[in-house]
Amino acid sequence: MPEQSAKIAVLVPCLNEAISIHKVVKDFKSELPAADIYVFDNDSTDDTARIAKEAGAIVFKETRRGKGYVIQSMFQQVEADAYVLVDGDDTYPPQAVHRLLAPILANETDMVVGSRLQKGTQSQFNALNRLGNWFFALILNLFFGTHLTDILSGYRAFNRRFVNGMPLFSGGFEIETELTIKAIQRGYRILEVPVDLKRRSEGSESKVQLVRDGILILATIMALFRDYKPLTFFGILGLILFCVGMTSITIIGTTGNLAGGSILLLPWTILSVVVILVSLLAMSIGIILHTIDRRFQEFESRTRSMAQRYSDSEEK
Ligand SMILES: Nc1nc2c(ncn2[C@@H]2O[C@H](COP(=O)(O)OP(=O)(O)OP(=O)(O)O)[C@@H](O)[C@H]2O)c(=O)[nH]1
Ligand SMILES: [Mg+2]
Repeated sequence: MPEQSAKIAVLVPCLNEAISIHKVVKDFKSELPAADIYVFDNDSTDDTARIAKEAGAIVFKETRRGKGYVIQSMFQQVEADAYVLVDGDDTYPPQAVHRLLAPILANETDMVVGSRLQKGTQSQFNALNRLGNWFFALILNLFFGTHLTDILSGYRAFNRRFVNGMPLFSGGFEIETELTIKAIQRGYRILEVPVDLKRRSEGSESKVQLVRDGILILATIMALFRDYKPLTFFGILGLILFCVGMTSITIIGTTGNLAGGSILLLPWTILSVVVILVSLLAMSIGIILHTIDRRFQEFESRTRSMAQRYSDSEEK
């Protein structure tokens, strides 16, 4: 589908971005004159909503604070052929939007991520942000067997199928992690294209709280790993506990006699046996959840193909 004839929606989540929102709306209007620019304002206490409207954006209000809630609302309320998601802080390059949209419009992929960390990019990260991004990508790649370079980017493009089929629950900055993992798990095609991140302009404030949001992102990765890869999650947990229990029993076996009937010997033995039993329980839980998960995947895949067939017949 050519860019000119597609219905494109640019989605901008905003909390107190009065300094930059005018430029962001104007820049995207000039890159994509036919697109609709939607600014979702989260009860900003500054003039973000008014400035966005004056710049030509369609402004929605979201009363639940948090970028995650805003993206959930965007996905539910905006209808388009292709979507661009971008922050309102003027840190992502608007000129790169064509690179993000082209593979979506050519139906080569379902989600394009503007990667700020791919080789050759010159993103202006501070050291802590760079380290956090690298660390989260590393563990996500390890758990899910992917090779992504940026899982937290706020600059993305999606097709309609992706937006309509994505159940999201995150309220805050863990939303990008959820989007990425659920896309991998549902078999959507993901493509990364390099983008250079700029610094926020003077006076504009970051909404990220490094420790709180870092913990939330890590907890999201772990929770989705447990839910989507239960056999690996509980299998590894069980194996670790099994090794601990067996090592403990072996130590008792070899040194217990030497201890000459120490009063600690009985509780230590009981504890070791309990650890081994819990390890077997963890592995069994893993197998059961894995089987249930498989059946759900089959169910979801059938529902999705039925929905697709229904919407194809509606179009005809
Ligand atoms: N609607 C809405 N938008 C939010 C909220 N928190 C942040 N945002 C927007 O989400 C985008 C990303 O937030 P940022 O603070 O830039 O977070 P970041 O890009 O990860 O980090 P920095 O750019 O380093 O500050 C910005 O456009 C914010 O205005 C929120 O609670 N509601
Ligand atoms: Mg930002």
